[in-house]
Amino acid sequence: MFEYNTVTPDEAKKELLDKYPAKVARKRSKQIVVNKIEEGDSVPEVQSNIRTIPGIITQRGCCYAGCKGVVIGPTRDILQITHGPIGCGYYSWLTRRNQTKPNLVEDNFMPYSLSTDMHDNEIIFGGEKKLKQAIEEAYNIFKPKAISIFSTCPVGLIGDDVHSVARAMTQKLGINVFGMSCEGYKGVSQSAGHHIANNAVFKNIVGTKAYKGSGKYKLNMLGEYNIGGDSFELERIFEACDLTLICTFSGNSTQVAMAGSPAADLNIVMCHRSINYMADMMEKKYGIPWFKVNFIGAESTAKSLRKIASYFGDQELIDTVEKFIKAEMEEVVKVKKEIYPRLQGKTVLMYVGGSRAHHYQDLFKELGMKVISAGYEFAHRDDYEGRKVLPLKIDSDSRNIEELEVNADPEFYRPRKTPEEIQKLIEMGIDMSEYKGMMVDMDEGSLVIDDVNHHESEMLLELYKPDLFCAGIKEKYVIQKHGIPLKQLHNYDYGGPYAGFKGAINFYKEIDQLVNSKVWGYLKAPWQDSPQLIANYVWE
Ligand code: CFM
Repeated sequence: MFEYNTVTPDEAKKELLDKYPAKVARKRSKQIVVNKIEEGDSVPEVQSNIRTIPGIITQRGCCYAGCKGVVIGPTRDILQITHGPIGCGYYSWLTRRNQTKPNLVEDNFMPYSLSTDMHDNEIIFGGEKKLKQAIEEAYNIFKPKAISIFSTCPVGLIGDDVHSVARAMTQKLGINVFGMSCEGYKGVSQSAGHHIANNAVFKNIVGTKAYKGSGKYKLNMLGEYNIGGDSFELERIFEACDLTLICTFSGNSTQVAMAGSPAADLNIVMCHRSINYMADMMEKKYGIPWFKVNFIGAESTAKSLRKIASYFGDQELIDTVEKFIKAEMEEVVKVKKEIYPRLQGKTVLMYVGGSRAHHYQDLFKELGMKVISAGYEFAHRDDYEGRKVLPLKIDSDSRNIEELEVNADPEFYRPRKTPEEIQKLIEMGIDMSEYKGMMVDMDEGSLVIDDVNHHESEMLLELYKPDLFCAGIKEKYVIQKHGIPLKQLHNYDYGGPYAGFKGAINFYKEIDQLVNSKVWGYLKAPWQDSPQLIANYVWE
């Protein structure tokens, strides 16, 4: 078919839609958009956060996954109980590579998977009794300070009230027990689960204990989950820069740290999609300003550190940060110089959850690689087009998710900066409470695809013949059978960290090995040897 450069983005879009029935094509055509940047950074609308058309093989996950696995999962001292059939608990057991490093006296429940193991009996007669028993049993064994309960699909269908069970058990055990109605079917993807988890953590944990530490420049990092050790690298950087990280939501985190997080004077946001609710709510209730950062890519890390230093505004901090960046960049530049010529001009397609498809573009730019097309699985319009499109219309799905009403706390609200100071920061180019989205950072004519599916992924290979495809395990082997390397950007193919300076170096080296390996040229798919596959049924 087409070679890259001979296919225009409009032709590519047409090819992608070609095989669909008219109604499906109409729907998908609003989610496949040719990027165009106009005045005031305005970009075309990308229809997103809508239901996947039944029958299409999507790469999305469920609401339970977003709530349990993504946002609360990485917090090691909350005992997490899945209320549901055993499969949900089992398949969410240590499958996301969120690492943690407890000290000797802290609780760490992350190696465990606890489930109420619902059977027919509970589905028919109700599961609340079994849930109570499970909480009590778990409490007697582990003596945790907090227990969270996650609802799976059947819980909502039969109407178990996990919240009243949680209240009763809080009273009985004298610890913090809270439940979440994060049934898998709620919302259209895991994104709904992020919102539910944000609400639960905000209501039940944040601000429940005073912060006991000290530090001149105190901040929280929101939306960083320590996949492959990313948070460890960032913790190293903050420490070297004299920045006090009170809490990360929620990589390498504890509920104790979350409780004390209102003591921070700044919230920095990595993954906007999964945690923007928390940033907004903490700003309203406690007066903590937030801005977006990106620690993926050495240049982006330096830029984000400079942003933090200018926010606090102390010359001493600014100098420390500059000195640190200079020292770290030496090795970065050395490695990049060697690798750059081998990767320059290579092409990438990238489809990841709700923020990495944006963040990793910076790393590829540093290597001189070109992102032809990118998209998210479950992001909303603001992640594509920027927060200027907010507020979005409430639809039949977002209506299912509670929107907390948050006001300034009469006791603990404390503005960190005056409106004039905030204005000054904005004039300096620090975009306070803002995210400009992925599309302004992409080339015009690149193809932005929401909720890409299996059929389209394979079509894209034929159309663009990219040097690298970035996605996850669901795509990996299908793509590699075409002789094109796939880098997993969810779990990092068991590698990492890729954040910060050391992470960038790791990434440069791994991408070099992957893209320039000769092995891909030797691969032959079965259909290349014999274009017509012949099979028999076993009874024949
Ligand atoms: Fe945020 Fe994430 Fe992502 Fe996400 Fe995820 Fe993930 Fe992801 Mo997989 S919180 S949106 S729900 S950055 S698990 S660490 S890699 S899809 S792009």
